Amino acid sequence: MALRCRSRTLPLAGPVVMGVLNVTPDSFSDGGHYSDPAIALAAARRMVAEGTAIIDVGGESTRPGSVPPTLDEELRRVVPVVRAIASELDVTISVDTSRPEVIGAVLAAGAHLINDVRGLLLPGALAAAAAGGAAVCVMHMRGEPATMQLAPAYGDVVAEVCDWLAARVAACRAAGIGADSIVVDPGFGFGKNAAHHLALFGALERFTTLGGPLMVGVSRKSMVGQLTGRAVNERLAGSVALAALAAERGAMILRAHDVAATVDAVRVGAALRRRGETG
Ligand code: 9MG
Repeated sequence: MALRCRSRTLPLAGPVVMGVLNVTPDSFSDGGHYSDPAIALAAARRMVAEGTAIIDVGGESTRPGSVPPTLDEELRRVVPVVRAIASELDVTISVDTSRPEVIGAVLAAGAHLINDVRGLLLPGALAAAAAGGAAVCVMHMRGEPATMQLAPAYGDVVAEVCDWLAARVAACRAAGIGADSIVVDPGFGFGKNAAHHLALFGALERFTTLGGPLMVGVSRKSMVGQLTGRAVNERLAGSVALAALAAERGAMILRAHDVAATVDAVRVGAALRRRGETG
């Protein structure tokens, strides 16, 4: 399996890590110290040396309770960082954004993949990604970051998330995005409670049948806190344990803050999956 990302082909013979590079002043767990492009580039170099296959640059904090930056602010945060990484590093560049204007600008600056927590639902987002030939990750979110964790409710969370992702894959295909350029993600932490997280994690194999590689992002998230009782800065062990399990259950892209540890965890999960497949 491979993911076609504009000029690049990302081999997915086994699962890979997507390193998180938040360039926000209030980011979820890294304090936003990557808002200077030179510092962000140094962090990107480190992640590549540690084995990341993708770097995910994000200019909008999507942690629970957050509100989006202005368009100008988001552009100011992400475009120089994407340009700097593209000019120096041989790595697939993803940008975590929902806005069509940002999609166009980061593709012009050298990004390859658009990772949208809103599933490319903003008017013009799908068309902008398709026009630029980008690979896309469509992630499921119920609600908006400002309010999504207040009282998330589902009848059957697995079926609802699965059906929603299948519909978004169909919309991507109808917009002209190739089947080999679409990634799906059930969106851990985005409008889900502890029971929803467990149900989705238990059903990861179902999400591998939607036609695109499965991405999972649990690094440092509330799910790890719910399972371990740990504060956000104490969630490394829980995060890598879940990454290994997700890889063993068929996830092909693991989004993570701690690249080196997650690369090892994913190798463990992938080896166990291969062993299970061959008996
Ligand atoms: C931007 N972002 C934060 N968490 C994420 C997750 O779990 N998946 C994806 N695709 N993006 C995420």
